[in-house]
Amino acid sequence: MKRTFLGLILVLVTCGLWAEDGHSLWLRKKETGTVNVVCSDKSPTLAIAVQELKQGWQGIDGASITLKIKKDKAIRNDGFKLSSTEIQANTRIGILYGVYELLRRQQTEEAIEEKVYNPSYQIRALNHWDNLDGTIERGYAGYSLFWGKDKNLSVPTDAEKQLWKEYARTNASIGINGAVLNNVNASADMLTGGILQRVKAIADILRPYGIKVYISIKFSSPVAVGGLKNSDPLNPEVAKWWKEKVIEIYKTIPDFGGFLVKANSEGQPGPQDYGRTHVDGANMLADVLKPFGGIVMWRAFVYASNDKDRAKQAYNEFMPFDGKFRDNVIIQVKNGPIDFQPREPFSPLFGAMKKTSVMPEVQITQEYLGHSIHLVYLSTMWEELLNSDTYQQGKGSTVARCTDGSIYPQKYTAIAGVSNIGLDRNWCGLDFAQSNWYAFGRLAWDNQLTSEQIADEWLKLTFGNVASPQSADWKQNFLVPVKQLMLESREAAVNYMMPLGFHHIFSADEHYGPGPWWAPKGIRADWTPPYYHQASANGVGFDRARTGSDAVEQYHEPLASKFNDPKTCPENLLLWFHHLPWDYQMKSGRTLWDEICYQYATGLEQVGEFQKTWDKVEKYVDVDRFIRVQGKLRHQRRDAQIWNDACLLYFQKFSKRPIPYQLDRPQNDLDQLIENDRRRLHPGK
Ligand code: BDP
Repeated sequence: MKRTFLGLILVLVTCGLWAEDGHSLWLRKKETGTVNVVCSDKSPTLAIAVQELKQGWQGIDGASITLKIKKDKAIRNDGFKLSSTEIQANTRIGILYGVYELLRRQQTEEAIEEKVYNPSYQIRALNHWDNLDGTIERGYAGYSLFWGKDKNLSVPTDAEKQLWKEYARTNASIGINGAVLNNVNASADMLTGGILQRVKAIADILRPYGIKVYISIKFSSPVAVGGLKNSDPLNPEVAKWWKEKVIEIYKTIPDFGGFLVKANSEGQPGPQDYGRTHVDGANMLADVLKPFGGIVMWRAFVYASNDKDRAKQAYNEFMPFDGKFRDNVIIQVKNGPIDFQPREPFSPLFGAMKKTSVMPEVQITQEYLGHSIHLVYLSTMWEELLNSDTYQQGKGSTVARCTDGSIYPQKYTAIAGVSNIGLDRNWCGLDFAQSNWYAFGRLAWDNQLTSEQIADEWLKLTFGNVASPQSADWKQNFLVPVKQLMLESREAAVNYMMPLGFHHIFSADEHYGPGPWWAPKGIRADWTPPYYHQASANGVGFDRARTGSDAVEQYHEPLASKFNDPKTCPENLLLWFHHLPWDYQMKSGRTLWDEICYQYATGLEQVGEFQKTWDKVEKYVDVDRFIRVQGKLRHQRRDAQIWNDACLLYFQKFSKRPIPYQLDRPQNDLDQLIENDRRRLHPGK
């Protein structure tokens, strides 16, 4: 009976009649065979492992598989050894990861050979920028899963608990084992009783799936909720307050992970308010967490308004402290020196801090890459980061190797991704944005995976035909072109938004549309695009060479010299490092101005091609997802046109050159675009 019903669903899905709302992500229901699972451990985690095998088995019908917890030197941390008949691990969660790997391999038709799988990073965490009122900073997929305004936060509903369970399962399926539950711009209320009860309720549900909870704290909490006179980290009263708070937390949540801290950044309080340093602040917290095994993830995202080059500041502020942090402090460094831009060079702190644990932070939510409207697969961007060579310990000192323990003996290794999920039915707002959540988990587990492989897996799991998985026809006509689209998508976005090293030329604080002109009076310069593009009649770009801000010096040779010379600087970072005349000769033989025009045109054309590719695969996709993605692509194409027109017409005012005659003419008028933008930002004025 059960089989018949499932069969009916499968027929409907095959015929495209059963619309998929995207809620099951890469864990869609499928028809299974039976499997006999041998397992003596009765823990909740292993119960999940057994259940997952039974409900997802795609191997030989009636086969047997043994789950075995047994130490093996080749297996590290929560790694596992997988074969087609046995999963072995040092830990229970290792077994569960092995189960997910096995099921993924069955479903994607990858070979299952005996092999050990070890994680690249010990801590693989999502950072939720969720506020206690349920809104999400830079969230484009609805409200928070965890918090809400009119909720009794200390008593979660069954529906909430169910959702948290699905969240936990999804994360475990890709190896994510940490969740920071609230915004880095933290509320001090996070540390109050009712809220901690909710953190406990969440932790209880996440625990069997191997996920620890962490919270972001506000550095001034001792004053704000503790009633103390100050929050000076060297004040013994303050340290005592934190100590008692931490004891209370661990009484409630014995396996609590620790704190994430944004201090003295963008107006957030921090130790510098009392003339103390990042080291004073981080170490004080580390000391109180240490007895419980907790850690401090202290962010290096800092910049003051008066500095001449924002890109240099994190390095300048943190390098003098190398070696001074406790071993349970990890410095959390954004991928680039500025701020999650479509393309940045890697942050020079990677590899440079040699005696300090450092972890990369990437942004899964597409704050600067088209929100949940543009189809942008971010894995290629993270792959570029992880494989960037810092040269700090000779050739091959990639960011991956400098942060995963291969080169420096960090006590803890970790990676964080700013989450893109919310209460939207499909979790991420845009179906393809799910691939970014997936890719983050997969790369955090194995930082050597390629974006191609990850896209391949994700497409098979997410769009694979449930009834007849992966027919040759499906592979050739759906998988190949759509994978290609994904792999090109980030470069396309760079092309139509900020090619050749342009950065931060968004309008206002929304970080969505173009605004190279945007510079309202009274606002700090480093929050306005002209600070970053420096366009004038003489040329364009930020001079970070030795003749300019000398940011190149923060990179290890041979990179410093390579970036310093426009002839050797990679062209995709040219205007990041150099201010060049409009007629500067590019490698293509074109002038800089012409090349800029061509790059924007290429981006626009790429999105046009994405639309055609998608329309062509209609018969392979269920109606719902097909239409949703089609609509988003249309929107993306329209907004790419606006990027193209706004940037070309604006920069043309300085270059005073024609847009190459081979290229399509802008469709919008610059004054109108600026006026539309102004009206949108100030409705009614
Ligand atoms: C910026 C975001 C801001 C965040 C900040 C951060 O615009 O909302 O608070 O990063 O990472 O890019 O702290």
